[in-house]
Amino acid sequence: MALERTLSIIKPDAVAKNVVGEIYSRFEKAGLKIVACKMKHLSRREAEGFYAVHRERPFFNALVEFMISGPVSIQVLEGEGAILKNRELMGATNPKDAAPGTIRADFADSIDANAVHGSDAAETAAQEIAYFFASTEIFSR
Ligand code: RTP
Ligand code: MG
Repeated sequence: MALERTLSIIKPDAVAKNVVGEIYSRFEKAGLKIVACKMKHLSRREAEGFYAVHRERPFFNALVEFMISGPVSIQVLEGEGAILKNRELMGATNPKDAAPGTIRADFADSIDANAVHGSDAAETAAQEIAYFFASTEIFSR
């Protein structure tokens, strides 16, 4: 498996629940390194730009409103197969469908307030990392 980087966001619901450290711990225990991190309260423009791929979807406005409802924790995770590994740790988009022990099963309340974001492919990971981090803000070891 290749060494990869992926973008992770701990969404406003999980930040408000005070489980940022718990979620970081799950990444680390799975062998993913946090090589960049920042907290941010996204502007509407930033959230709309980040989720631009979903612009025509019926849930777009609700998604943007939710993502700007409070601060988020944004991080770059690095490790072998990091993109898929993070998606496995997150669980299904709808927490009702998420496997037991996944982040969404344990911390998400609904398909809207679903605790975390993770890049879904190598190309989107590269785009999403560049959207939030300069290369000088990423500390690969
Ligand atoms: P994310 O991008 O946040 O990691 O989530 P994902 O890949 O599992 O899901 P995606 O299809 O990319 O959708 C992005 C976010 O939009 C919300 N959503 N709502 N009401 C709905 O049918 C619906 N579908 C998606 C979710 O909050 C999802 O995380
Ligand atoms: Mg997605």
